[in-house]
Amino acid sequence: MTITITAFHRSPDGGRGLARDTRVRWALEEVGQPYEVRGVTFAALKEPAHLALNPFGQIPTYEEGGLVLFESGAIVLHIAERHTGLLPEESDARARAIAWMFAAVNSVEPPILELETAKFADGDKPWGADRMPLVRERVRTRLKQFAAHLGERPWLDGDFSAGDLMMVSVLLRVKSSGLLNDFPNLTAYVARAEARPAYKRAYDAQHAFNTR
Ligand code: GTB
Repeated sequence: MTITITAFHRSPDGGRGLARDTRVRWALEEVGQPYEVRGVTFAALKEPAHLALNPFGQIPTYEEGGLVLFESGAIVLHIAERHTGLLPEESDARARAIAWMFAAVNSVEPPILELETAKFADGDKPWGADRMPLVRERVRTRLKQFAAHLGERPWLDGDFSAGDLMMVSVLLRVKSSGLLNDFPNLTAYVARAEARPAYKRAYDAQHAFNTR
């Protein structure tokens, strides 16, 4: 069955891979599933046809036969559950990998999103400059906690899993802020993931799509 995902018709990041379709492309590449991409303009995101796929009018969405999904974490989990390669077979290890996926989107991504909002949406407000150090500190706290846990292991829990895929996808959003530089093990973790052939294929595909 054909898999179709949605992505920005043209991402504001110009193809740097920061929009959330990249993590879905990456998961599909890891498990070797071909997919098609439908670009959606910002205006079309809020029109009925797209709202029928995602009530919040956002990308990415995922269509496969009659199945429609939104939320990048749920989409990656679905891909990981349907195909081998992204979740361990053993049930406890599988549960831990899924817990890391939730940790990525629920515990690490929120302060990173707050930093992006502080920078891009609120940066010109009178209180924008005062707020920035506080928000950066919140991100740093999470990174410090995560770095302490990861230590020198290559991946979170044995082999590379959907937990790593989601965590690295989130950490990539903070790379340009310089905050990762204080944590050499996190920098190495992200670089290890970026070196995966599946990540490279996903990155290249979204880059080509956004610079076509
Ligand atoms: N929780 C949802 C998920 O995980 O799927 C969040 C989805 C989401 O935020 N989608 C964004 C979107 O559709 C794109 S990824 N925004 C349009 C809208 O809300 O109207 C966020 C994003 C956008 C742009 C960049 N960038 O250019 O650097 C990076 C990340």
